[in-house]
Amino acid sequence: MKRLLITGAGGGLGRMLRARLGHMAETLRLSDIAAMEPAGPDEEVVTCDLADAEAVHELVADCDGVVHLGGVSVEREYELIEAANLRGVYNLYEAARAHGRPRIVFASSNHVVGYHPQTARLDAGCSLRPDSLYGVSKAYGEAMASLYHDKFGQETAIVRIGSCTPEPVDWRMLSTWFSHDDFVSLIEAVFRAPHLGCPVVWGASANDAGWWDNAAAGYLGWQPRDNAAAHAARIHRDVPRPGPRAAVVRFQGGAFTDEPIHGSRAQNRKDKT
Ligand code: NAI
Ligand code: 15L
Repeated sequence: MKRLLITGAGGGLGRMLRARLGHMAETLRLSDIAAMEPAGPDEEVVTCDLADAEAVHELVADCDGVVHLGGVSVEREYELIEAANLRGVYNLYEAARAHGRPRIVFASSNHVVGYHPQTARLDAGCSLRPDSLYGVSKAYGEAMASLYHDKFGQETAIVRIGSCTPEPVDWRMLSTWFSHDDFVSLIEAVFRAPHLGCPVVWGASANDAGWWDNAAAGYLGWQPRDNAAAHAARIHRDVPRPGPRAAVVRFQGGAFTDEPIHGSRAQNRKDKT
C-alpha cells in the first residue's frame, strides 16, 4: 500500500499499531482528536474529529487502507458515544465511498455480544446481545460496514476484539485475550487476502478457554498463535477468583453488564422520587 490510515492512533492500540504496521505501507497516516507524538519518517499526523464530516473526507483521501480504531472505547454518556461511534462511523464510510473504497479494518468489540452467558459458544452468525450503549454503537458500526458492502462493494473486516493487552491479567481474559502479535498478524492477513468481503472475525488469540469460533473467516488464512493458557498459572495464583454470581464470570461482556446507562434521564428522575 502507498498510504495506510490508522484512526485512534493516539490511543492504546493505536500507539501499539503505529509502532508495528510501518512495513505495510510507504506512509502511515495517523489521526486522532487527542495529542499524538510528532510525525516520524514516512508518517503523517493529522488531528481530526471523527464527528466532522468535512475533516474525515479529507483524512481518507489518498488512503489505500484504513485501520479504524478511533472512537469512545468504553461505556459513556450517549451523546459522547453518538458523536464518535455513530456519526464518526457514518462519516468514515461516506469518505471511503468517495475515495475509491479503501479496505477497512473496523475495531468492533466483544461487547456487541456481552449479554451472552459465558457458557455459550458463539460463531459469526450468532445473535447480537450488546451489554452497553458502547456495545450498541459497535453493533451500529458493524451494520454500517454490512450496508456499504452490500450497496457499494466496500470491503471491511469487522473485528470483534476481545481484550487486546500485552498479557491477560484476569480470569475473564483467559477466554477473551487477544495478543498484540495476533492482532498485527490479523491485520496483515486482511490486507493480503485477494478477496475480503465483509466478514466478522473474532479478535481473540487461540485461547484454550475461548468462547468464539472463527471458522467462517477461515478463508483469510489467519491463525492466531498465542494462548492465554500460558498465563493461567500466574492468574490462578495472583488474582482472586470472582464469586459465581459476579458479572465477570456470568456474562461474556463481564463488568460492562454492571454499568448503568450514564446520564440517563430515567435514572435521574427515579433518583429524585
Ligand atoms: P482508546 O480509548 O485508547 O483509543 C481510542 C482513541 O480514539 C483515543 O485516542 C481517542 O482520543 C480517539 N477518539 C475518541 N473520540 C474521537 C473522535 N470523536 N474523533 C477522533 N478520535 C477520537 O481505545 P483502544 O483500547 O486503543 O481501542 C481502540 C479501538 O478498539 C476502539 O474503537 C475500541 O472500542 C476497540 N476495542 C478495543 C479493545 C481493547 O481490548 N483495547 C477491545 C474491543 C474493542
Ligand atoms: C472493549 O471493548 C474495551 O475497549 C476495552 O477497554 C476492554 O474493556 C475490552 O473491551 C474487554 O472487554 O476486555
